[in-house]
Amino acid sequence: MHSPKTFVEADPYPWPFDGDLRPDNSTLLVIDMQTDFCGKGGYVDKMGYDLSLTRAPIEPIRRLLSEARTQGFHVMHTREGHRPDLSDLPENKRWRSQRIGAAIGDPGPCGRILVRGEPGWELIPELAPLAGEAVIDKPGKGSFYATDLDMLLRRQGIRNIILMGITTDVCVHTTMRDANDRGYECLLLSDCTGATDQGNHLAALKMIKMQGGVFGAVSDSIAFIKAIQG
Ligand code: C5J
Repeated sequence: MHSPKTFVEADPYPWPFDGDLRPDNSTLLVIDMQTDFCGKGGYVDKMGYDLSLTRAPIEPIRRLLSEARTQGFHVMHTREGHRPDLSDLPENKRWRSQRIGAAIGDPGPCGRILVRGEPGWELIPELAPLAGEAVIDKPGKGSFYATDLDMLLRRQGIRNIILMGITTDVCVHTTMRDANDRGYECLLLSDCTGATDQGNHLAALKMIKMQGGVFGAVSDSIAFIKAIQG
């Protein structure tokens, strides 16, 4: 007997491509919802960007997680950050951050910028992981590079990835592109993501929808919740 198909209303195609959306083969991946990216005194704030843009997804993500957890979906989280001795921080990444006045590794209002264990590096309390949810520590923008994310997904039989978090055009996009190349079926929820520049956010959404869904599809939290509630 075939299990019933479930599709999320999405652009440019109803997602996932084959309607095989189940809690056990799908994970919500919450990317870098850390104080450094959306909190006062963090890395993004120090660079002078508008925090309201990277804080906008907090409430939609919170609502979505609540519903998806009730239904038994996998939930995973990522954090960008570096070892306290900065031995995993490429010289050019450090140099660029110094240039813009928010040097990675230097002390700031939330502790050393983007350093593991510091207050600014922590996930924000509103979106704290629950016991048993995987937290992936990554030194780069993508969530697969130098992490065990791929191994965890494959070991748990996860085929669908629902992406959310910040920032749309950097860590979320890098992760989505890489996941897509690895054969995962990806959906980005537009209201559950945000960028330091609204134009970049919109452009990042548009890029996904080219070529029939070159990296997957785009939807929003309302449509996703509607689909999983049946
Ligand atoms: C950035 C991220 N933008 N989480 N990191 O440096 O998108």
